[in-house]
Amino acid sequence: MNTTQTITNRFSKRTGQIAILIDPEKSKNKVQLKELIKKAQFAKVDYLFVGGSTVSREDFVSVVSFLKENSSIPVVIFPGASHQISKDADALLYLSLISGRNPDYLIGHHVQSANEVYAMDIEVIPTAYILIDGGTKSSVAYVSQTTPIPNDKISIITNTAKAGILQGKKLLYLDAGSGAQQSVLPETVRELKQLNSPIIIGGGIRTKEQISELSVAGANVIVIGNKIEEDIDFLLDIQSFIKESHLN
Ligand code: 1GP
Repeated sequence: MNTTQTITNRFSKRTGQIAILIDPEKSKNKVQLKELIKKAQFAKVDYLFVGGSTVSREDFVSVVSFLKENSSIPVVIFPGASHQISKDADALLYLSLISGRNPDYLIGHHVQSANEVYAMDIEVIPTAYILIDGGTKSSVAYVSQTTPIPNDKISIITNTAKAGILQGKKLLYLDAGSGAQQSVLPETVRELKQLNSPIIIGGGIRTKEQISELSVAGANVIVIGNKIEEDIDFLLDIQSFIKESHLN
C-alpha cells in the first residue's frame, strides 16, 4: 500500500478531467486496444480506468500491464470485484458501495483482497461509491444486488456523500451505471461541490455537451465507457473539449 497521493492530488487539481473506462473482457483484441491508446494519448485523455462487472483475474492483469507498457496515461483500477487488482496500475479506487446495504460491497470484498492489496506498492484511494438511478437496470446494481438512489433525491445523495466523507473517503464517485439513459444531473454535482471533495461522475455520458455541463457543475473527472466502445471517433469530440478547457 502506498500513501503517496499522486493520483488523488491530480484528481483534485481541476474540474473537467477525462477518464476512459476500459473493460478487459471487451478488450482482448490487442491491436484495437493499441489503436485506442494511440487515440487517447493524442486526445490528451487524463486517465485510463480499468474494470468491469464480469472480468477474470487473468484478463484483468494482462490488460493493465499492456496499458502500462504501451501508454503514458495513468492507469487507475475501478474494480468490479476483489480479484480485479494489479500491482502494475498507478492507483486503486478502493470502492465502498455506500448507496447500497450489501455488506459484501461495503467490507466483504475488501477483506478478501486486503492481504494482497496491503503488500502492493500502489496508491489506494478510499472512495465513496454512490449508484444513482440512470433509468435502466445497470449491471452494477444487478451484480451488487443494491438499489440505486433516485436521481432527483438530491438530499439523500448529499447525506450519503457526507456520511462517506465522515468515514474518511477521499473521493466521491457517482455512477449512473454503464449505458445509463440519464447521467447524473449537473445540479447534483453542484450541490456536492460544496463538500470540498473531488468528484468523479460516470454512466451514460455520450456527448460533448454533457461533458461540458458536468465539468462546469464541478465534476473533477468524467468517465466515458460505452460511447467510445461504440464509436472510437468520439475521442475527437473529447480532444476538442480538452483543448477548449485547457484554453480557459
Ligand atoms: C463508469 O459505468 C460508467 O462509471 C461508464 O458508463 O459505459 O455508460 O459510459 P458508460
